Amino acid sequence: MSKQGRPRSPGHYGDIRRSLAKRLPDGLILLSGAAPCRRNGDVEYPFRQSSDFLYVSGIPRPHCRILIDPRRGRETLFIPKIDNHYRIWLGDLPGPDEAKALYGFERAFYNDRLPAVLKAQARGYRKLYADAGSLKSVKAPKGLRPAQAELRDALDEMRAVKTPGEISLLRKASEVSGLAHRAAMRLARAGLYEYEVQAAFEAECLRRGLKYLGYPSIVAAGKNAAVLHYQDNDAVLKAGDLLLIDAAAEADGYSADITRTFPIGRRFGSRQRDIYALVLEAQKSSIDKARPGLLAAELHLHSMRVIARGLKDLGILRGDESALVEGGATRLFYPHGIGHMLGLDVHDSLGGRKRSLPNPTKVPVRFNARLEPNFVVTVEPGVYFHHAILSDPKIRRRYRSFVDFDKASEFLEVGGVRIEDDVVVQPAGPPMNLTDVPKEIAEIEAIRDEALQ
Ligand SMILES: [Mn+2]
Repeated sequence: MSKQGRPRSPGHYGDIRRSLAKRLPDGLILLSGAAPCRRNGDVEYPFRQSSDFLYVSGIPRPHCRILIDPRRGRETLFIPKIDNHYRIWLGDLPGPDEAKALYGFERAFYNDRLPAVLKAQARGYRKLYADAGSLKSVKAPKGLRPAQAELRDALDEMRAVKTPGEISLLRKASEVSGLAHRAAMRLARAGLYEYEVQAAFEAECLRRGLKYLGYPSIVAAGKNAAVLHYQDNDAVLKAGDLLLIDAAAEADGYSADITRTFPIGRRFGSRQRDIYALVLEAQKSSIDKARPGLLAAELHLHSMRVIARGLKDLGILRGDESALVEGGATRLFYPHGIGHMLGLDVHDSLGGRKRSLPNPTKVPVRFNARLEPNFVVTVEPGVYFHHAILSDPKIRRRYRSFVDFDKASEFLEVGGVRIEDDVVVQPAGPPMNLTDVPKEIAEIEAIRDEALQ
C-alpha cells in the first residue's frame, strides 16, 4: 500500500469482485474486513486486513465492509465514521467521497447505513452470502438465508488461481525477500546471534518498502534447523554449523515464502554437503515436475522417493524404497509436505471443495489439488536430524530394520536443510520460478568466501 493506504493496483480488485458476483448471482454478498486485535493492555497488534477482504478490495483499513448486489451490478463500500479523538491518536481516514475514488467504488457510505441499504437491496433475493465476521455483527434481513459455506468455497476456488495482478504482487514480495536473503547470506558469521541475521533480513524488506512479513522469520543455526517452525532466533552462530533461514515479506498482503540453508563458515562440511546436495536434487527435480495435471500428492511422493533413495545411498536408510516411503521411515527425516499454495495467506487456499481430490498415494498429504496454470506453490523439500526422533526408543524399535540409527546420529551435526522457492504453474512445461536467491553449492560458497574476506 502507498502512504495513503491506496492499493498499488486498484483496477484488478474490481475485476475480482465482478467474478465473485458472477459465481454467486442469486444472493447479496457481504464481506467484513478485520477489526484491530488487542495485544496487551491498550496496545494493539499492527493491523492486518483479513485475507478475503484484501482479495476483493486491497483496502488495508479496519472496520470496512463491502456489499455486492450481483443482479443490480452494484457494489457498495461501508467505512467507519471517525472523530477527532481518532484523528489525533491514529490519523485521518478517507470519508465516503474520498474512499470511492481511492478504492474504486461507485458508492460508499458510513457503516451506520448498512442495515438500511441491506434491507433495500434484499428485494428479489433469498440468500445472503456472508462471511463469519459479517454474520457475527450484522443481522440478515428478513427472508435472506445466510450462506456462509458457499461464499467460503467460492473464495477458495477463486483464490487458488492467481490473476496477473496477483502474480505481480507475489513477484514483488519474492524479489524483495530474495534481496533480503542475499543480505543475510552476506552478513552471517560465527559469533553473531541468530537475531542479528534476522535484523539484517527484516531491515532489507522494510528498507525496500515492504513493511510486513508474511510469517515470523525462522533463523535457525545448527541443530535448531531441525525444528520446523523454530521461533527463538536467539542462539549464537558457530563456525562449522549450517544456518537455515525461512523468511519472507508480503506485498499488499501477498506473501513470498523462501528458505535457504548455507554454511556459517566458508564451506559445507562433508555430511552437510551430502544432505544439501540431496535436498537440492529433490527440489530441482520437483520444480521441474510441477506442471498442470499433476496431483500435489504425486509431486510430494516424487520428492519423498528422491530423498529415500539419497538417504539409502548415504547408508542412513536401508531396504525397499517403496516400503521406506510408504512405511514412514522417510518421514522421520522429511516430516512435511513438498509445498503448499501461496497467496494472501502463506499457506493459502487449498482450492475449494471441488479440488479436494482423493489421494491415490500411500503418503498422507494436506494439499492434494491437481496443479493448474497460475497456481502459485512453494517447492520446499527438507531433510532434518532431530535428536528427539533419533533417540526415541519406540521409534528405534519400530524402524530398526529400515534405519541405521548409529549412522543417522552421525548426521545430527547437520541439523536440517530446507530449500524453498515460489513457482507459478504454467499452461505447459516447467513452472516460472519467482525466487532468485543462489542455491547451488558453488554459488553459495562463493558468496560465503566473499562475505568472510
Ligand atoms: Mn513454505
